[in-house]
Amino acid sequence: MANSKYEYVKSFEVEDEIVLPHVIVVRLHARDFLRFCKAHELRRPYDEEALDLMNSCAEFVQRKYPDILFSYGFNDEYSFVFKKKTKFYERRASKILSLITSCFTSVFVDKWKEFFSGRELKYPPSFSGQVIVCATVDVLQHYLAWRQHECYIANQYSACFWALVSHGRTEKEAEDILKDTKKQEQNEMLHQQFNINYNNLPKIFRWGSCVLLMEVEAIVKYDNDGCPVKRLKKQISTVHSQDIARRTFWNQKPSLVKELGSFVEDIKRIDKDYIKYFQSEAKLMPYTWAVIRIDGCHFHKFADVHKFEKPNDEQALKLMNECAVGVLDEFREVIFSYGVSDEYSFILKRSSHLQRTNPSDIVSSVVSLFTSMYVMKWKAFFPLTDLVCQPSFDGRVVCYPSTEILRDYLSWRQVDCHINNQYNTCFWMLVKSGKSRSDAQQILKGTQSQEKMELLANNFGIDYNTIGEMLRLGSSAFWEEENGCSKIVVQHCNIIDDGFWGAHPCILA
Ligand code: DGT
Ligand code: MG
Ligand code: MG
Repeated sequence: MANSKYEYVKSFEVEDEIVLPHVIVVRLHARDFLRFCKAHELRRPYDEEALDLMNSCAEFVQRKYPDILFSYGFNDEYSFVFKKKTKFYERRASKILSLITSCFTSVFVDKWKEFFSGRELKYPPSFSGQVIVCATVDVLQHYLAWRQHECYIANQYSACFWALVSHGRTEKEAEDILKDTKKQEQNEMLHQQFNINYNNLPKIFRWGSCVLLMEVEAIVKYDNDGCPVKRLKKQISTVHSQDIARRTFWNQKPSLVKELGSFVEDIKRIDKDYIKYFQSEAKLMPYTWAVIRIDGCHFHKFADVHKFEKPNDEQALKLMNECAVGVLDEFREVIFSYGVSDEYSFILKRSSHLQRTNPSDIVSSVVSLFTSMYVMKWKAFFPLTDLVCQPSFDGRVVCYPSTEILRDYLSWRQVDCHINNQYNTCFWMLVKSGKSRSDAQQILKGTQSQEKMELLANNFGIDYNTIGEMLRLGSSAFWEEENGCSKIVVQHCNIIDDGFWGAHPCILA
């Protein structure tokens, strides 16, 4: 399809390929899990259903993306370890991060009712994440040791904290009592004051969970006497081990050793520099316009499976708009957003404090919240269609140095909307009139905008300019003052010309 004069804005997209021989790990965790636990009355210090749901989501993600060899999770977090030579999404960090976070969120919302029947989700849960790049298997080993150590520390603390609270202390008092206490003291407190032996609490809570491909005995058939015939089968399973970063665990898993290497020796102490490295993150360029663009993953298939109308399904577009409104409502520093087809761009205020947090956090949080809302709101827009597969989105963040270039970015997206919509309208009119898809393609090859307008008018009596604005112009969601109060509006307007920006001088102020 034709290129527009705005395409140059693509050159601001930074290359974020993680080169070999680095191992890619994606870690995600729930955003504001405390609020989520309270709103959904999850049991403390641990809720087995919630942990099972997390494990079930991790198994799903791992089954869907076989390049993930191993995952480890506890509480509200999960880490996914890719095989060393993965080509997944051309090893592009933000794509991998956003897609895994989105997929996990989608499954979490979709499976919620399986684990919590009768308990509605009160609001869309979301996750944020980061990519950890491990240069050697030793770094990976340290990472896993660190996360499992955190699991132990966090959960022992949590066991004490909730024991104190359930015995009448306020949360603040419990916090003060536990301040600066050591592992041993916490153990004694549990034992002596509350008669709890920490070591008897469930392994899923104390050690966390690993998901990996295991050889398990499975019944393949029954013989003539009705006895089960068992064979070893490879299957993605969840296990609980105390020693995920030790040789005794790791080196006995052939698939891990083959793809990632073996552990040479056990870690005696987790190196502080490694932890600092795992926690380090880049920042966005200050005083630039940061745009987070998300895009549906394989939406041509998703649209087919869910029988979206061609070329445009109004309900699908309205669902996208509704999710964008939710993003604006939650992230108040998003000042404008523009969506078309399966994509949405969110613009952050230039001096936003979100810009000072890390880019991974912003991209993964926005993608996750958007996905979560898409799944939760699906039935409101498609009451007669079940979700047969979970939608996911990928995302990236790009910084544009001037308002002029930002406007060119938005123009690029709106021109794209126009070009695609005009083409698709012609294409599907031709197909609906009996032409084969390849004939329709042939007819449209090399045609200019004017010729397409004429084709529609002469062959089908359609004046392109009367087609719905949402389809021709895409959707803009932004905050607007109305009678003294601010509210989020969705409009379908020309954002290329100066008119819109002149009428809304505050947006890009
Ligand atoms: P990707 O983004 O590389 O994972 O692949 P896709 O398949 O998501 O491709 P993309 O994002 O370039 O194009 C969006 C696809 O989504 C396009 O093939 C048509 C489909 N789609 C989006 N909105 C609608 C709609 O309203 N109706 C129908 N029938 N299809 C739609
Ligand atoms: Mg797409
Ligand atoms: Mg797209």
